Amino acid sequence: MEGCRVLFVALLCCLLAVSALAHDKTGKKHDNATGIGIPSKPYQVTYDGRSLIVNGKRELFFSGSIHYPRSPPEMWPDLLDKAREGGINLIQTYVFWNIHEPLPGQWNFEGNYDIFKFIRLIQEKGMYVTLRIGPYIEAEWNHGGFPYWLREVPNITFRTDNEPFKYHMKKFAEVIIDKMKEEKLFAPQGGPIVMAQIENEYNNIQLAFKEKGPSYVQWAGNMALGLNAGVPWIMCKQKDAPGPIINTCNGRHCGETFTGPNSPNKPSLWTENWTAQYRVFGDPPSQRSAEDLAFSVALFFAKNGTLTNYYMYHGGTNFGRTSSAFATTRYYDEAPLDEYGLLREPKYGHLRDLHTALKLSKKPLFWGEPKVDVLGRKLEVRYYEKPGTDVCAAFLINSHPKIPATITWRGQSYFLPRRSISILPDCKTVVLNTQTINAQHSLRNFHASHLANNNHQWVMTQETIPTVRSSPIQEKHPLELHTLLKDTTDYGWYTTAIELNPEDLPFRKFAVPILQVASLGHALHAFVNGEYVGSDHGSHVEKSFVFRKPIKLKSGVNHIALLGNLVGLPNSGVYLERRLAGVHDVQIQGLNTGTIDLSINGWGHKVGLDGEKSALFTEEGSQKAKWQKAQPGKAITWYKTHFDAPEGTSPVAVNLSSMAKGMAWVNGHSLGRYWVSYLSPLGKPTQSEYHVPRAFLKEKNNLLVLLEEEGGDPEKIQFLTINRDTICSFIPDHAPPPVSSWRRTKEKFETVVADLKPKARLTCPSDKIIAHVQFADYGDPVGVCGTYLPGKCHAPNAKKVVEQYCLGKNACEVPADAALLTNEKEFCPGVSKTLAIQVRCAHAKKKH
Ligand SMILES: *[C@@H]1O[C@H](CO)[C@@H](O)[C@H](O)[C@H]1NC(C)=O
Ligand SMILES: *[C@@H]1O[C@H](CO)[C@@H](O)[C@H](O)[C@H]1NC(C)=O
Ligand SMILES: *[C@@H]1O[C@H](CO)[C@@H](O)[C@H](O)[C@H]1NC(C)=O
Ligand SMILES: *[C@@H]1O[C@H](CO)[C@@H](O)[C@H](O)[C@H]1NC(C)=O
Ligand SMILES: CC(=O)N[C@H]1CO[C@H](CO)[C@@H](O)[C@@H]1O
Repeated sequence: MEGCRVLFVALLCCLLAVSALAHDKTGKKHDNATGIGIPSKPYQVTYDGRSLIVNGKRELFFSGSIHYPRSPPEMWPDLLDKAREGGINLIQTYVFWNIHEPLPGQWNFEGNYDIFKFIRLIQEKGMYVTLRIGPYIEAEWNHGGFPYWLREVPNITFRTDNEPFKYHMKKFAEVIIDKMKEEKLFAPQGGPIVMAQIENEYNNIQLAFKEKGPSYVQWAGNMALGLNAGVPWIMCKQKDAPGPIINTCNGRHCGETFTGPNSPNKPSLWTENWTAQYRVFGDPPSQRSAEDLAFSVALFFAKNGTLTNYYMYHGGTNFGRTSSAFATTRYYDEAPLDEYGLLREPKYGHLRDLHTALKLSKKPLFWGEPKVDVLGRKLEVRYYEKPGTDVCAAFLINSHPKIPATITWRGQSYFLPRRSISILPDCKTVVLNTQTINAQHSLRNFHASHLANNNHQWVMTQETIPTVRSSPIQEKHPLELHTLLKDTTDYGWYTTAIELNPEDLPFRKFAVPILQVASLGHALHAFVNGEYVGSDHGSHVEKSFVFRKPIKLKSGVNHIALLGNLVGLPNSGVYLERRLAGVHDVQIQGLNTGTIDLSINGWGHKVGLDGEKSALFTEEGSQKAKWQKAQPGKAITWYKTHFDAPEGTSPVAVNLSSMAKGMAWVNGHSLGRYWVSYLSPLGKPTQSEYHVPRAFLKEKNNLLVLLEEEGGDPEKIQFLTINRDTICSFIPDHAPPPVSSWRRTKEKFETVVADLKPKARLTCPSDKIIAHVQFADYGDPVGVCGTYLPGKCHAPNAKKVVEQYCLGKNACEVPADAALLTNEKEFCPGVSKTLAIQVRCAHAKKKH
């Protein structure tokens, strides 16, 4: 019977598919009501002025950026499952040249650098891929993705019509495209890659190269097309993208600002829609609300858009030394999946609902003609209608930032909150309003782990401060730091010595000599006669700085040692290959003989730290050092301890609030750079907790090693487990019912539930149940998840009702219905009401 019906529906949809496009006849993976699924046989990807056409069918794309090196492979399946369940059908990733080819011709595709495994997994999960090969990728990634050695290629100028650069760019592009073909990962080979990108936001720097800019763009476009990948190529932020290459929009508000593709035959695609703002050390928290994102995306689709990409959908972690200049170790934690891969609600759920609403509108979007009715200032309806049919979808748009409106369109009246868009897949029924969140909210909780914080035995070993004689590289003046370190380490010593006579030293009791060091960046730690004097640093904006500190000098030979420190090579702007860093001018002021200029005093240089060379961060390497009981407040010191894995399975972080600046490793895996002494304007560290992926841990006796540069207290370090078990719902009575209340079959748009009431819906993680209702009220409660308070109008029964509906269940639905939630006939007349709920999820207690 069931088979019969399926056949019948399939026949019917063939009959209905009267558009010029061929119907998909191939088998599909994950082809179900979510509309997600990719052909399992070779297929073609083309496009026209309306959309991409995949295997003969138009498709709406909800794309998410996830970068394979920013999470361990063990996390990939869960991240991709969550993305798919969030309505994502396309994953966008860069190709990170500098991790794949660290030295010319030496390729690495292992572990979390295994891009092929990542792409195959995306295919298994039923999603497509956009491959952004750059090779310039920016991405807050070390050197914008360029390997260090590229900088030393003679006569090279990056990203312009320069022969050495073009030679290496082409070679890299060929290797990547060839390997992708060998692995059969492009659409015409039955793989998931449907688009590829060359260059990246080149319009930002093009003018600097005058006539060589446009000629480079032409060359890059032709070179890419010549690689015969068999899928469309894109160039983002590239108004003059040549030939068939699609120019796409990057930014926060492409719905408002994008002036469209440069040819009527190219579709409107949005390749980077920032879900927040990446952060650098010294930044305060940044947020982008789910409402603002949803508004921009809805507007983009209302104006012919057919693809949006969330940058990032999951940011992850900049392990090791992979982040660029000053970028934090945690990357886009504000994305729909947070750094730990947990659902950041309501952003995740609201966007999932938006994708569902847009998919319900897919048929009119592709069949209808776009039309606009302007209803007033900042009020308009954009709709797609097929004349003579009831195929019609509308976007009711109120772009006023502050004032809500009630509009009448086609005889019906609609309330539109401020700056919002309502989506009507049948031009009658509101299934979603971008400002009205139906999805649940969540709070992130950190818990100190019992097991992992038990009985730490901290020990330390200190770096030897070198002298000029023990520094292998000698020069008259201090050397440029990038060239000195060649991206093999963040640390380089500058050493010099100066002989003073007693009469050089200040006679007056309170006069002290000053050490002044001008540096082009990024940070510096100073030592005089082996004693730590102090540290200073530049910023993301202004990398250079001048260090000044009073110092103690003696008569005889004085040793000065400066530890130059990089926090990631630059990743943006023009002439990346010409950036400079490190110490240049050094003086001692306030001596009796006046100021001594040490700039050409003769300098020793030493690349890297001894502890790095002996790999103190590994079990084996740490045997090579002598360790003693740890003391706090020591500069350039290695600390270590052992710990057991935290209980449970939730994600793990280490709280480094008590430390200052340095690097951390667990079992030899780098957790990245930490920098808690760099405070934001709010007086708080930009990042205190550092992700320790479960994949790095064994059950017992894990090794934690820190290199602390300035001085901290390791005894106060704590391991944390992380959950989002506090979940909330906040449903105003003007909210539409959940978007899942509707479906579109080939014939019609229809409801699938009996009652179309607004509802609170709460869902715990799959292994947990609602253990406690912490707050529930109906009326005019105020606050946000975690801090709800009853207002003036308050329903005392609400909590009991919510408990009946929800306690002990993994998920529940509570109608925002006065009759259910209050006893009163006339409950707070004239007040617009909201149902607010906060619950706590927990593992079910085992029954005895
Ligand atoms: C669609 O398929 C995916 C992958 O198998 C699954 O997770 C999802 O629940 C399915 N959705 C529906 C509506 O059947
Ligand atoms: C670099 O450029 C200079 C000046 O144009 C030229 O003389 C030299 O041969 C070039 N070097 C290489 C290795 O191409
Ligand atoms: C959408 O596409 C149609 C048909 O090409 C065009 O007339 C209209 O101007 C486009 N709308 C916008 C906002 O670009
Ligand atoms: C991290 O530790 C500091 C003290 O060192 C403490 O004040 C802070 O609350 C801790 N953070 C978390 C998330 O536990
Ligand atoms: C990452 C980034 O460059 N974000 C930019 C996004 O757009 C807004 C406004 O258009 C800028 O202020 C951000 O800097």
